[in-house]
Amino acid sequence: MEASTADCLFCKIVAGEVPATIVRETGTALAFRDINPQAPTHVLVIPKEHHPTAAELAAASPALLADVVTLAAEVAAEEGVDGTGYRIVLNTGPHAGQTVFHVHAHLLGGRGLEWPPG
Ligand code: IU
Repeated sequence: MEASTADCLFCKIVAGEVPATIVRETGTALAFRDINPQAPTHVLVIPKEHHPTAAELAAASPALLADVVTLAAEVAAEEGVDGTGYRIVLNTGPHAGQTVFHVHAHLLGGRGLEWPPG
């Protein structure tokens, strides 16, 4: 897997070429606020390296997937939603509504979340 792709929006956010409200960063992963928040806390957590989907990331680099989940949990604690609970969502493919093909974990919290999702 190449480290980034020239036309990938989230690679551009990692590179600082597209603005984003970054909330936390590690050497391998980046957390920034979703521009269209669906909950009081709605943060996207991505690997800095380009992988299109969660399954491809898991196959290529399980440790990097763990870095993403760990960073999401850290942000949840920082946002104060770890006590009441939160959801980590990895939309994959068209039926799930994946629109950006650089894997991203949605961290959603701060309100009661319905199940099943729409
Ligand atoms: P999805 O799972 O691929 O549908 O999620 C993509 C998300 O990226 C979606 O919630 C958008 O609001 C969000 N987003 C963003 O935060 N910044 C952007 O510049 C763009 C999309 I384009």
